[in-house]
Amino acid sequence: MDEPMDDSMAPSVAQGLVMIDELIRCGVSDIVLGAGSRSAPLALAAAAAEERGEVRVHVRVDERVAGFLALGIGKATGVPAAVITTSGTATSNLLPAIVEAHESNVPLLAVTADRPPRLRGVGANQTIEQAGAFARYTRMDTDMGTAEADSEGNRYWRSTIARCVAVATDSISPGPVHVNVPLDTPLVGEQLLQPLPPHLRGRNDEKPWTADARLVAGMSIPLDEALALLDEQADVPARGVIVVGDHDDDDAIDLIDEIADSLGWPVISEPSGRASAAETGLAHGPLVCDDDAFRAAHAPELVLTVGRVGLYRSILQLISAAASHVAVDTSSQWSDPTRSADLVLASVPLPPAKAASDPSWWEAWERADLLAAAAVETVLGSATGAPTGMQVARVVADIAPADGQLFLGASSVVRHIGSFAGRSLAGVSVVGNRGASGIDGCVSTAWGVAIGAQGAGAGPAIALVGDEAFWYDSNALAVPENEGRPDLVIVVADNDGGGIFSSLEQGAPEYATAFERVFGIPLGIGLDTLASAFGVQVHRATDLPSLRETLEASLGNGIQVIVVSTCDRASEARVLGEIRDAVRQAVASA
Ligand SMILES: Cc1ncc(C[n+]2csc(CCOP(=O)(O)OP(=O)(O)O)c2C)c(N)n1
Ligand SMILES: [Mg+2]
Repeated sequence: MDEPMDDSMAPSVAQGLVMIDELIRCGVSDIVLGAGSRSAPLALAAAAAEERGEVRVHVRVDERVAGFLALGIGKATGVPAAVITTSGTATSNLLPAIVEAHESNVPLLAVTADRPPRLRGVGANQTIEQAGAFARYTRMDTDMGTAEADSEGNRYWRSTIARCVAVATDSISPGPVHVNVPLDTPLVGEQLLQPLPPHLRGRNDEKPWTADARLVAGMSIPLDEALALLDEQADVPARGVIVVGDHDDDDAIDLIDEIADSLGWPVISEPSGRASAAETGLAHGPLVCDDDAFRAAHAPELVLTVGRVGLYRSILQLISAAASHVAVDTSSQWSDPTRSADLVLASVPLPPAKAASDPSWWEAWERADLLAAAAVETVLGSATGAPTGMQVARVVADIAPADGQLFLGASSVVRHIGSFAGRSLAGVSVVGNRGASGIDGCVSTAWGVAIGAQGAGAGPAIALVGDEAFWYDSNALAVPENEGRPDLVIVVADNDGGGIFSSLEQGAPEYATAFERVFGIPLGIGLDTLASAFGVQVHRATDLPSLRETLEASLGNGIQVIVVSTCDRASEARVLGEIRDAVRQAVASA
């Protein structure tokens, strides 16, 4: 039998209280609130829980920022942050962060307040089709029923939240979950600020309603046993390469070290693969593989990819050229952009009991990498004038603290770090929005990553982003004055426009007349003024020594922005071209 209605408590009020309580029981430690009225029961209950020290609350008026902030927190902690919005286009602004969470398997709970069903589809104010609006990108999507404040309501709200958190943190395929919550008036009541009445309480001992104890997938097996799944006669070949893309599995890094070391295979890691510091990690893998002749002569017998690969064309060509391909990816949408995987595993394999051996294989890669390093030094060492993005990347990688986080924006910065500075990032937790590679949401995500990681004791964070990525998400700097700030230095490589396009095909002279108009797009935005308007500390660095000095002094001092004036985009593309040519020549002479 249902408990009788508690007449004194409005159903929406009860639902707000219970949903926030259950989120906290399920381990949610951060709630990001947008502003608005329909979400009032959730917002007030969250504020009261914050007051009691049960949860951290972050308030952002721009819901796109709120979504990416929650994404960053989930990325850093593995625990979904709940982002709560009011109805209407407030909800639609969550789409970019939900897409990124979907693509990069980051847990995220989007809780959108809605009008009750009778007010939908009839032109009611601030009412749109919210239910299922993100369905293509969510792991689970539920449009809740209208609240009834009895014990059945309690059971329904709690079990729904418990399931949403379990689905968002699924061991194979974590990701975004959307809960649409119709809330009828009255939307406020004093009970929102008081303890829960008995009939609305959760399980004893602050336990979740339903605990998720499904099997954890992904046991490591030795590589020879993995290959035997394909062909019982298969041997582990001598000439292998390990390519590491974006992933969030810290255990994978040790396992990669172990297998690479035991087999003597080179490791080429994208920055957020965090494996460049392996014993056989290459410092300039993408540049070495840029040489067609080298790639042709060193096509691997087996390539082992880990996570989401695809930052460099040259590496994708290397993967395509391999005789066989084992992909490691815990996600159900495993990454195989070359469509070449023979086998997919959920975990990096252990060293095999037996493997063929050929010391000349590693020697050839090591030699090519050292020659590439010398060529890079020669070209960058003779570059004069304003710093290139490549040099800025090297300074940032050099200073990034080993106990901190380095967030890399999409576009040139992540590639520059990967080609020029990866080896110096041993131990640094490097992250980026590699799921969809958007230049939106970078500052918000970095902020969320800093909050999440520093909440668990990590050191100061740095974000390195391009100028477009910075102004695109400058609203991330609009934060209530009374809210704490993480230690985050945002380094902006300012080349006034989209620098990456200068080194793509459209940068060729034949497209020069339209290039600046549709690709470069210089806007001449005064980034110092823009950032200062939000009240953050801004510095401008015009050379590498001043960047180094300012960055070192800024670390650990809350939010700081350093705008670095880099050389013009065409010059940077020219220097990159010179480096490629120099590496090619050096590697050919090997
Ligand atoms: C949301 C979004 N819009 C457009 C793009 C396409 N895009 C990729 S890089 C880029 C230019 C980025 O410029 P900036 O951040 O200044 O970096 P730079 O290329 O100069 O290093 C654009 C527009 C994208 N990735 N994401
Ligand atoms: Mg730029």
